[in-house]
Amino acid sequence: MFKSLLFMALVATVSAHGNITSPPARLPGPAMVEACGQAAVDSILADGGLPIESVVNPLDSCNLFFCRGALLDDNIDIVQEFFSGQVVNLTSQLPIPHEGPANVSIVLAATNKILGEPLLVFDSYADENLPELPANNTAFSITIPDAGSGVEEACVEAGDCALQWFWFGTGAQQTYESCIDFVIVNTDDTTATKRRSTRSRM
Ligand SMILES: *[C@@H]1O[C@H](CO)[C@@H](O)[C@H](O)[C@H]1NC(C)=O
Ligand SMILES: *[C@@H]1O[C@H](CO)[C@@H](O)[C@H](O)[C@H]1NC(C)=O
Ligand SMILES: *[C@@H]1O[C@H](CO)[C@@H](O)[C@H](O)[C@H]1NC(C)=O
Ligand SMILES: *[C@@H]1O[C@H](CO)[C@@H](O)[C@H](O)[C@H]1NC(C)=O
Ligand SMILES: [Cu+2]
Repeated sequence: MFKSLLFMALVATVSAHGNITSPPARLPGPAMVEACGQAAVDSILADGGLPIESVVNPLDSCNLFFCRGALLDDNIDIVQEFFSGQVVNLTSQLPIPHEGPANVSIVLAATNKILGEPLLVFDSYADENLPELPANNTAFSITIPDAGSGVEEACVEAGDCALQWFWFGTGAQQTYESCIDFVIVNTDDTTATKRRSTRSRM
């Protein structure tokens, strides 16, 4: 009994590999249960850093290679507002590093294609052979592309685009994804909103 509890605790610890901790990233919910199945969602709830390859029995309607199957409908209240040129700080946790490439990109949901170029690229990320992971593996930033990039036209409504962190552990052959939902707001609108709310407070 004790032995099996200990074993389960070890398995649970050992299986958490990594994900984005800030800004808030997409989590599973009822919409994902419908698309991916309860078993798939349960496996992710049991291990928030589960690699795509280890998700249990995903249904055919589950798109694991975009946001690990997580859906906007379950995350409407954490959609972020960014503006062109904004520097966005991100943090991740990497309880079990596996060396490999990683990137952060704006992905167009309709096509699962990257808008322009990745915003940040690590040729070598989460290298478990280093005495310590570089600080930039768990705290990094990206800059939302400027107006000419098309981001303002492409990422208008929640769900159009996701800021996706993508990491592939080469040796382990494991893929990790976390997605931040966002819309692009015009800085003029932001200023106007601020002005309005300031005025209404007075
Ligand atoms: C990240 O993983 C932790 C557990 O390891 C989990 O509590 C958290 O919900 C996960 N977050 C995301 C965005 O997947
Ligand atoms: C982002 O991180 C940088 C470097 O750590 C810091 O100087 C800056 O204040 C952070 N920005 C925000 C909005 O937290
Ligand atoms: C982002 O990283 C993943 C994992 O290495 C890779 O499959 C994908 O091609 C990369 N995307 C770009 C545009 O480099
Ligand atoms: C992360 O930090 C390491 C060590 O300081 C550096 O060699 C590497 O270029 C940095 N990578 C990125 C993508 O900033
Ligand atoms: Cu692993």
